Amino acid sequence: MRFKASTIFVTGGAGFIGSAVIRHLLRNTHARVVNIDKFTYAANSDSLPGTTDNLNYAFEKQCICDGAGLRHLFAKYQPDAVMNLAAESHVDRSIDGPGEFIQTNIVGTFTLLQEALRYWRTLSNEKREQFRFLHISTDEVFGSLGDDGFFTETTAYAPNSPYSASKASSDHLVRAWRETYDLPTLVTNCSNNYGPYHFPEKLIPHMIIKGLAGEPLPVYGDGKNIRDWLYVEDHAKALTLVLEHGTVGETYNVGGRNERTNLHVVESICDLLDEVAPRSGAHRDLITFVADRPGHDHRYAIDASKLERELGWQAEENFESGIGKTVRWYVDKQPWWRAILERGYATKRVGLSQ
Ligand code: NAD
Ligand code: TDX
Repeated sequence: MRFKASTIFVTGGAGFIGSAVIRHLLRNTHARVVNIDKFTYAANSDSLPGTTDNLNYAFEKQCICDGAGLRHLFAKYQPDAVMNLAAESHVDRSIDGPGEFIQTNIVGTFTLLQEALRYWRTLSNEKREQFRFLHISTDEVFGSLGDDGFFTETTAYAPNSPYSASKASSDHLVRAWRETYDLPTLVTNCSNNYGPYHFPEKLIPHMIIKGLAGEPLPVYGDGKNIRDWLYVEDHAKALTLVLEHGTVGETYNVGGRNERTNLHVVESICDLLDEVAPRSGAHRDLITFVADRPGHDHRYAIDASKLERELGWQAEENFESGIGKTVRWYVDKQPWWRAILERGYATKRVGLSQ
Protein backbone atom coordinates (compact mmCIF):
# COMPACT_ATOMS: atom_id res chain seq x y z
CA MET A 1 0.00 0.00 0.00
CA ARG A 2 2.10 2.87 -1.24
CA PHE A 3 2.02 5.94 1.06
CA LYS A 4 -0.92 4.63 3.11
CA ALA A 5 -1.88 7.23 5.74
CA SER A 6 0.83 9.58 4.44
CA THR A 7 0.40 13.26 3.67
CA ILE A 8 2.65 14.69 0.97
CA PHE A 9 3.15 18.40 0.27
CA VAL A 10 3.73 19.01 -3.45
CA THR A 11 4.85 22.60 -4.02
CA GLY A 12 4.31 23.91 -7.54
CA GLY A 13 1.64 21.24 -8.03
CA ALA A 14 -0.32 23.36 -10.51
CA GLY A 15 2.65 23.50 -12.89
CA PHE A 16 3.75 21.10 -15.61
CA ILE A 17 5.73 18.48 -13.65
CA GLY A 18 4.02 19.10 -10.29
CA SER A 19 0.61 18.36 -11.81
CA ALA A 20 1.96 15.14 -13.37
CA VAL A 21 3.28 14.12 -9.94
CA ILE A 22 -0.09 14.82 -8.32
CA ARG A 23 -2.02 12.95 -11.01
CA HIS A 24 0.38 10.01 -10.55
CA LEU A 25 0.16 10.01 -6.73
CA LEU A 26 -3.64 10.23 -6.70
CA ARG A 27 -4.02 7.53 -9.33
CA ASN A 28 -1.44 5.04 -8.08
CA THR A 29 -0.95 5.51 -4.33
CA HIS A 30 -2.92 6.11 -1.15
CA ALA A 31 -1.17 9.41 -0.37
CA ARG A 32 -3.09 12.48 0.73
CA VAL A 33 -1.71 15.29 -1.41
CA VAL A 34 -1.59 18.97 -0.51
CA ASN A 35 -0.80 21.17 -3.51
CA ILE A 36 0.98 24.34 -2.35
CA ASP A 37 1.15 26.78 -5.23
CA LYS A 38 1.38 30.56 -5.57
CA PHE A 39 -0.49 30.27 -8.87
CA THR A 40 1.82 32.26 -11.16
CA TYR A 41 1.27 32.56 -14.92
CA ALA A 42 2.57 28.94 -15.22
CA ALA A 43 -0.08 27.41 -12.94
CA ASN A 44 -3.24 25.84 -14.30
CA SER A 45 -6.09 24.14 -12.47
CA ASP A 46 -7.15 22.56 -15.80
CA SER A 47 -4.02 20.38 -15.45
CA LEU A 48 -5.57 18.65 -12.42
CA PRO A 49 -8.85 17.26 -13.74
CA GLY A 50 -11.03 15.47 -11.20
CA THR A 51 -9.17 16.70 -8.14
CA THR A 52 -11.88 18.97 -6.69
CA ASP A 53 -13.97 15.99 -5.59
CA ASN A 54 -11.02 13.87 -4.49
CA LEU A 55 -10.91 13.52 -0.69
CA ASN A 56 -7.17 12.77 -0.89
CA TYR A 57 -6.46 16.19 -2.43
CA ALA A 58 -6.27 19.73 -1.03
CA PHE A 59 -5.14 22.96 -2.66
CA GLU A 60 -3.50 25.85 -0.79
CA LYS A 61 -2.68 29.05 -2.65
CA GLN A 62 0.61 29.89 -1.00
CA CYS A 63 3.97 31.42 -1.93
CA ILE A 64 6.97 29.45 -0.70
CA CYS A 65 8.73 32.72 0.18
CA ASP A 66 6.17 33.36 2.96
CA GLY A 67 7.43 31.62 6.11
CA ALA A 68 4.39 32.38 8.30
CA GLY A 69 2.00 31.01 5.66
CA LEU A 70 4.07 27.83 5.31
CA ARG A 71 4.29 27.42 9.10
CA HIS A 72 0.52 27.47 9.28
CA LEU A 73 0.27 24.76 6.60
CA PHE A 74 2.83 22.48 8.29
CA ALA A 75 0.84 22.76 11.52
CA LYS A 76 -2.49 22.24 9.76
CA TYR A 77 -1.60 19.16 7.68
CA GLN A 78 1.36 17.55 9.58
CA PRO A 79 2.96 16.22 6.37
CA ASP A 80 5.18 13.14 6.13
CA ALA A 81 7.05 14.47 3.10
CA VAL A 82 7.64 17.55 0.97
CA MET A 83 8.29 17.43 -2.78
CA ASN A 84 9.55 20.86 -3.82
CA LEU A 85 8.67 21.63 -7.45
CA ALA A 86 7.70 25.29 -6.99
CA ALA A 87 10.01 27.34 -9.18
CA GLU A 88 10.35 29.87 -11.92
CA SER A 89 11.32 27.46 -14.70
CA HIS A 90 11.79 29.23 -18.04
CA VAL A 91 15.38 30.05 -19.07
CA ASP A 92 14.38 32.80 -21.54
CA ARG A 93 12.34 34.61 -18.87
CA SER A 94 15.30 34.40 -16.47
CA ILE A 95 17.41 36.33 -19.00
CA ASP A 96 14.95 39.24 -19.12
CA GLY A 97 13.93 39.20 -15.45
CA PRO A 98 16.16 37.24 -13.08
CA GLY A 99 14.69 38.77 -9.90
CA GLU A 100 11.72 36.41 -9.62
CA PHE A 101 14.08 33.46 -10.10
CA ILE A 102 16.26 34.60 -7.21
CA GLN A 103 13.17 35.09 -5.03
CA THR A 104 11.31 31.85 -5.66
CA ASN A 105 14.13 29.47 -6.48
CA ILE A 106 16.60 30.62 -3.82
CA VAL A 107 14.72 32.57 -1.14
CA GLY A 108 11.65 30.35 -1.53
CA THR A 109 13.66 27.13 -1.16
CA PHE A 110 15.47 28.62 1.85
CA THR A 111 12.14 29.58 3.46
CA LEU A 112 10.64 26.16 2.78
CA LEU A 113 13.71 24.45 4.27
CA GLN A 114 13.52 26.61 7.39
CA GLU A 115 9.84 25.87 7.94
CA ALA A 116 10.29 22.15 7.17
CA LEU A 117 13.14 22.05 9.70
CA ARG A 118 11.14 23.90 12.36
CA TYR A 119 8.26 21.43 11.88
CA TRP A 120 10.54 18.35 11.66
CA ARG A 121 12.07 19.21 15.04
CA THR A 122 8.64 18.96 16.65
CA LEU A 123 8.12 15.35 15.44
CA SER A 124 8.61 12.12 17.40
CA ASN A 125 11.83 10.22 16.71
CA GLU A 126 9.95 7.71 14.59
CA LYS A 127 8.27 10.40 12.49
CA ARG A 128 11.57 12.27 12.11
CA GLU A 129 13.20 9.13 10.76
CA GLN A 130 10.45 8.70 8.19
CA PHE A 131 10.17 12.35 7.07
CA ARG A 132 11.55 13.25 3.62
CA PHE A 133 12.26 16.55 1.85
CA LEU A 134 12.72 15.87 -1.88
CA HIS A 135 14.01 18.82 -3.89
CA ILE A 136 13.45 18.66 -7.65
CA SER A 137 16.22 20.22 -9.72
CA THR A 138 17.60 20.28 -13.21
CA ASP A 139 20.58 19.01 -15.20
CA GLU A 140 21.21 22.64 -16.22
CA VAL A 141 23.09 23.14 -12.92
CA PHE A 142 25.97 21.14 -14.49
CA GLY A 143 26.40 23.62 -17.36
CA SER A 144 27.04 22.61 -20.93
CA LEU A 145 28.60 19.42 -22.35
CA GLY A 146 30.75 19.15 -25.46
CA ASP A 147 29.99 16.46 -28.02
CA ASP A 148 30.94 13.60 -25.63
CA GLY A 149 30.26 12.54 -22.04
CA PHE A 150 27.31 12.60 -19.65
CA PHE A 151 26.31 14.39 -16.46
CA THR A 152 26.60 12.08 -13.43
CA GLU A 153 25.73 12.75 -9.79
CA THR A 154 29.36 13.79 -9.19
CA THR A 155 29.69 16.25 -12.09
CA ALA A 156 30.80 19.67 -10.82
CA TYR A 157 28.21 22.45 -10.88
CA ALA A 158 28.77 25.12 -13.59
CA PRO A 159 25.45 26.90 -14.24
CA ASN A 160 25.32 29.39 -17.11
CA SER A 161 21.88 31.07 -17.02
CA PRO A 162 20.20 33.06 -14.23
CA TYR A 163 17.69 30.17 -14.06
CA SER A 164 20.29 27.44 -13.68
CA ALA A 165 22.36 29.52 -11.24
CA SER A 166 19.29 29.98 -9.05
CA LYS A 167 18.55 26.24 -9.19
CA ALA A 168 22.19 25.41 -8.38
CA SER A 169 22.00 27.71 -5.38
CA SER A 170 18.84 26.01 -4.13
CA ASP A 171 20.46 22.56 -4.49
CA HIS A 172 23.36 23.74 -2.32
CA LEU A 173 20.97 25.02 0.34
CA VAL A 174 19.17 21.67 0.43
CA ARG A 175 22.47 19.84 0.82
CA ALA A 176 23.56 22.21 3.61
CA TRP A 177 20.31 21.72 5.57
CA ARG A 178 21.02 17.98 5.51
CA GLU A 179 24.67 18.24 6.48
CA THR A 180 24.20 20.93 9.14
CA TYR A 181 20.76 20.26 10.63
CA ASP A 182 20.19 16.57 9.68
CA LEU A 183 16.97 17.37 7.80
CA PRO A 184 16.35 14.20 5.70
CA THR A 185 16.72 15.68 2.21
CA LEU A 186 17.22 14.19 -1.25
CA VAL A 187 17.82 15.94 -4.58
CA THR A 188 16.98 14.89 -8.13
CA ASN A 189 18.47 16.50 -11.25
CA CYS A 190 16.45 15.91 -14.36
CA SER A 191 16.80 16.55 -18.07
CA ASN A 192 14.23 18.29 -20.30
CA ASN A 193 10.67 17.07 -19.71
CA TYR A 194 7.91 17.03 -22.29
CA GLY A 195 4.38 15.70 -22.58
CA PRO A 196 0.77 16.74 -21.81
CA TYR A 197 -0.02 20.00 -19.93
CA HIS A 198 3.32 21.67 -20.85
CA PHE A 199 3.08 25.47 -20.81
CA PRO A 200 3.32 26.79 -24.41
CA GLU A 201 6.48 28.87 -23.81
CA LYS A 202 8.67 25.72 -23.88
CA LEU A 203 10.15 24.38 -27.14
CA ILE A 204 7.87 21.41 -27.85
CA PRO A 205 4.41 22.88 -27.10
CA HIS A 206 5.52 26.20 -28.61
CA MET A 207 6.31 24.49 -31.92
CA ILE A 208 3.14 22.38 -31.95
CA ILE A 209 0.90 25.40 -31.34
CA LYS A 210 2.69 27.58 -33.88
CA GLY A 211 2.68 24.73 -36.39
CA LEU A 212 -1.09 24.28 -35.97
CA ALA A 213 -1.50 28.04 -36.57
CA GLY A 214 0.69 27.88 -39.71
CA GLU A 215 3.12 30.40 -38.16
CA PRO A 216 6.94 30.45 -38.46
CA LEU A 217 8.71 27.95 -36.17
CA PRO A 218 11.60 29.87 -34.53
CA VAL A 219 14.68 27.65 -34.05
CA TYR A 220 17.39 29.43 -32.03
CA GLY A 221 20.85 29.62 -33.65
CA ASP A 222 21.64 26.69 -35.96
CA GLY A 223 19.32 24.22 -34.21
CA LYS A 224 22.26 21.94 -33.34
CA ASN A 225 21.94 22.35 -29.56
CA ILE A 226 21.12 19.02 -27.93
CA ARG A 227 18.64 18.27 -25.15
CA ASP A 228 17.97 14.89 -23.52
CA TRP A 229 14.20 14.40 -23.53
CA LEU A 230 12.20 12.69 -20.78
CA TYR A 231 8.47 12.03 -20.94
CA VAL A 232 6.93 13.80 -17.93
CA GLU A 233 5.03 10.75 -16.68
CA ASP A 234 8.30 8.79 -16.53
CA HIS A 235 9.69 11.64 -14.43
CA ALA A 236 6.69 11.55 -12.06
CA LYS A 237 7.25 7.82 -11.53
CA ALA A 238 10.96 8.40 -10.86
CA LEU A 239 10.25 11.09 -8.27
CA THR A 240 7.76 8.87 -6.46
CA LEU A 241 10.33 6.04 -6.36
CA VAL A 242 13.04 8.35 -5.01
CA LEU A 243 10.68 9.62 -2.32
CA GLU A 244 9.80 6.05 -1.34
CA HIS A 245 13.13 4.26 -1.62
CA GLY A 246 15.89 6.85 -2.17
CA THR A 247 18.73 7.14 0.35
CA VAL A 248 18.64 10.30 2.43
CA GLY A 249 21.45 12.72 1.54
CA GLU A 250 21.83 11.30 -1.97
CA THR A 251 21.20 12.92 -5.33
CA TYR A 252 19.75 11.05 -8.31
CA ASN A 253 19.98 12.01 -11.97
CA VAL A 254 16.83 11.39 -14.02
CA GLY A 255 16.98 11.21 -17.81
CA GLY A 256 15.50 9.29 -20.67
CA ARG A 257 18.63 8.59 -22.76
CA ASN A 258 16.96 10.44 -25.63
CA GLU A 259 19.37 13.06 -26.92
CA ARG A 260 18.10 14.96 -29.93
CA THR A 261 19.14 18.20 -31.65
CA ASN A 262 16.52 20.95 -31.44
CA LEU A 263 16.20 20.83 -35.23
CA HIS A 264 15.46 17.09 -35.09
CA VAL A 265 12.79 17.74 -32.44
CA VAL A 266 11.13 20.45 -34.54
CA GLU A 267 11.31 18.37 -37.74
CA SER A 268 9.72 15.41 -35.91
CA ILE A 269 6.86 17.64 -34.75
CA CYS A 270 6.42 18.94 -38.33
CA ASP A 271 6.23 15.41 -39.75
CA LEU A 272 3.67 14.34 -37.13
CA LEU A 273 1.59 17.46 -37.80
CA ASP A 274 1.66 16.64 -41.52
CA GLU A 275 -0.06 13.35 -40.59
CA VAL A 276 -2.56 14.47 -37.96
CA ALA A 277 -3.27 18.10 -38.99
CA PRO A 278 -2.28 18.47 -42.68
CA ARG A 279 -1.99 21.96 -44.21
CA SER A 280 -1.47 22.96 -47.84
CA GLY A 281 2.37 22.92 -47.57
CA ALA A 282 4.70 20.78 -45.45
CA HIS A 283 5.07 21.98 -41.85
CA ARG A 284 8.88 21.82 -42.27
CA ASP A 285 8.53 24.83 -44.61
CA LEU A 286 7.65 26.91 -41.53
CA ILE A 287 11.04 26.33 -39.85
CA THR A 288 12.87 29.66 -39.42
CA PHE A 289 16.32 30.11 -37.88
CA VAL A 290 16.35 33.09 -35.49
CA ALA A 291 18.88 34.86 -33.22
CA ASP A 292 20.46 32.53 -30.68
CA ARG A 293 19.67 32.53 -26.95
CA PRO A 294 22.39 34.42 -24.99
CA GLY A 295 24.57 31.89 -23.14
CA HIS A 296 22.83 29.02 -24.93
CA ASP A 297 24.10 25.71 -23.49
CA HIS A 298 25.25 23.40 -26.28
CA ARG A 299 24.37 19.96 -24.97
CA TYR A 300 22.78 18.25 -21.97
CA ALA A 301 22.93 14.45 -21.50
CA ILE A 302 22.08 12.55 -18.34
CA ASP A 303 23.60 9.32 -17.08
CA ALA A 304 20.64 7.87 -15.15
CA SER A 305 22.34 4.56 -14.30
CA LYS A 306 22.33 5.18 -10.51
CA LEU A 307 18.53 5.52 -10.48
CA GLU A 308 18.14 2.51 -12.78
CA ARG A 309 20.56 0.35 -10.78
CA GLU A 310 19.61 1.30 -7.22
CA LEU A 311 15.87 1.92 -7.52
CA GLY A 312 14.98 -0.14 -10.59
CA TRP A 313 13.56 2.82 -12.55
CA GLN A 314 13.35 2.65 -16.35
CA ALA A 315 11.89 5.24 -18.72
CA GLU A 316 8.91 3.66 -20.48
CA GLU A 317 8.73 6.11 -23.37
CA ASN A 318 11.42 6.76 -25.95
CA PHE A 319 11.45 10.04 -27.88
CA GLU A 320 9.52 8.65 -30.85
CA SER A 321 6.68 7.17 -28.77
CA GLY A 322 6.55 10.18 -26.43
CA ILE A 323 6.55 12.88 -29.10
CA GLY A 324 3.80 11.05 -30.99
CA LYS A 325 1.61 10.96 -27.87
CA THR A 326 2.41 14.61 -27.13
CA VAL A 327 1.55 15.97 -30.58
CA ARG A 328 -1.72 14.04 -30.58
CA TRP A 329 -2.51 15.36 -27.07
CA TYR A 330 -2.09 19.00 -28.19
CA VAL A 331 -4.17 18.39 -31.30
CA ASP A 332 -6.96 16.71 -29.28
CA LYS A 333 -6.88 18.99 -26.20
CA GLN A 334 -6.97 22.38 -27.90
CA PRO A 335 -9.30 23.90 -25.24
CA TRP A 336 -6.52 23.37 -22.64
CA TRP A 337 -3.96 25.54 -24.44
CA ARG A 338 -6.40 27.89 -26.21
CA ALA A 339 -7.61 28.99 -22.72
CA ILE A 340 -4.00 29.99 -21.90
CA LEU A 341 -3.81 32.09 -25.07
CA GLU A 342 -7.20 33.65 -24.24
CA ARG A 343 -5.91 34.61 -20.78
CA GLY A 344 -3.36 36.81 -22.60
CA TYR A 345 -0.29 34.62 -23.06
CA ALA A 346 1.41 35.83 -26.28
CA THR A 347 3.65 33.33 -28.08
CA LYS A 348 6.31 35.93 -28.79
CA ARG A 349 10.11 35.82 -28.47
CA VAL A 350 11.60 36.71 -25.08
CA GLY A 351 15.07 36.33 -23.59
CA LEU A 352 17.20 38.32 -26.00
CA SER A 353 18.52 40.49 -23.14
CA GLN A 354 17.54 43.75 -24.81
P1 NAD B 1 6.34 25.20 -14.19
O1 NAD B 1 6.85 26.56 -14.48
O2 NAD B 1 5.46 24.53 -15.18
O3 NAD B 1 5.52 25.21 -12.82
C1 NAD B 1 6.00 25.85 -11.67
C2 NAD B 1 4.86 25.93 -10.64
O4 NAD B 1 5.40 26.54 -9.45
C3 NAD B 1 3.69 26.79 -11.09
O5 NAD B 1 2.47 26.13 -10.81
C4 NAD B 1 3.83 28.06 -10.26
O6 NAD B 1 2.60 28.69 -9.96
C5 NAD B 1 4.51 27.53 -9.00
N1 NAD B 1 5.27 28.59 -8.31
C6 NAD B 1 6.13 29.47 -8.87
N2 NAD B 1 6.61 30.29 -7.93
C7 NAD B 1 6.07 29.90 -6.74
C8 NAD B 1 6.20 30.34 -5.40
N3 NAD B 1 6.97 31.38 -5.08
N4 NAD B 1 5.52 29.69 -4.44
C9 NAD B 1 4.69 28.64 -4.74
N5 NAD B 1 4.52 28.19 -6.00
C10 NAD B 1 5.21 28.81 -6.98
O7 NAD B 1 7.62 24.31 -13.86
P2 NAD B 1 7.90 22.78 -14.18
O8 NAD B 1 8.41 22.66 -15.56
O9 NAD B 1 6.76 21.98 -13.73
O10 NAD B 1 9.14 22.51 -13.23
C11 NAD B 1 8.96 22.02 -11.91
C12 NAD B 1 10.32 21.85 -11.24
O11 NAD B 1 11.09 20.93 -12.00
C13 NAD B 1 11.14 23.14 -11.20
O12 NAD B 1 11.84 23.16 -9.99
C14 NAD B 1 12.10 23.01 -12.36
O13 NAD B 1 13.28 23.72 -12.09
C15 NAD B 1 12.34 21.52 -12.36
N6 NAD B 1 12.71 20.95 -13.66
C16 NAD B 1 11.95 21.17 -14.77
C17 NAD B 1 12.31 20.58 -15.97
C18 NAD B 1 11.48 20.77 -17.22
O14 NAD B 1 11.89 20.31 -18.30
N7 NAD B 1 10.32 21.41 -17.17
C19 NAD B 1 13.44 19.77 -16.05
C20 NAD B 1 14.20 19.57 -14.89
C21 NAD B 1 13.83 20.15 -13.71
O1 TDX C 1 11.21 28.88 -29.54
C1 TDX C 1 12.18 28.21 -29.13
N1 TDX C 1 13.16 27.86 -30.02
C2 TDX C 1 14.27 27.14 -29.66
O2 TDX C 1 15.12 26.85 -30.49
C3 TDX C 1 12.32 27.80 -27.77
C4 TDX C 1 11.26 28.16 -26.74
C5 TDX C 1 13.44 27.07 -27.42
N2 TDX C 1 14.39 26.77 -28.32
C6 TDX C 1 15.56 25.96 -27.91
C7 TDX C 1 16.31 26.44 -26.69
C8 TDX C 1 16.80 25.14 -26.05
O3 TDX C 1 18.02 24.73 -26.66
O4 TDX C 1 15.04 24.68 -27.55
C9 TDX C 1 15.74 24.13 -26.42
C10 TDX C 1 14.75 23.87 -25.31
O5 TDX C 1 14.31 25.13 -24.82
P1 TDX C 1 13.30 25.25 -23.60
O6 TDX C 1 12.06 24.50 -23.89
O7 TDX C 1 13.19 26.70 -23.22
O8 TDX C 1 14.05 24.41 -22.48
P2 TDX C 1 15.50 24.54 -21.77
O9 TDX C 1 16.04 25.91 -21.91
O10 TDX C 1 16.36 23.43 -22.29
O11 TDX C 1 15.09 24.27 -20.25
C11 TDX C 1 14.13 23.25 -19.90
O12 TDX C 1 14.78 22.06 -19.49
C12 TDX C 1 15.45 22.09 -18.26
C13 TDX C 1 13.19 23.73 -18.82
O13 TDX C 1 12.55 24.94 -19.23
C14 TDX C 1 13.91 23.92 -17.50
O14 TDX C 1 12.99 24.28 -16.48
C15 TDX C 1 14.57 22.63 -17.13
O15 TDX C 1 15.33 22.78 -15.97
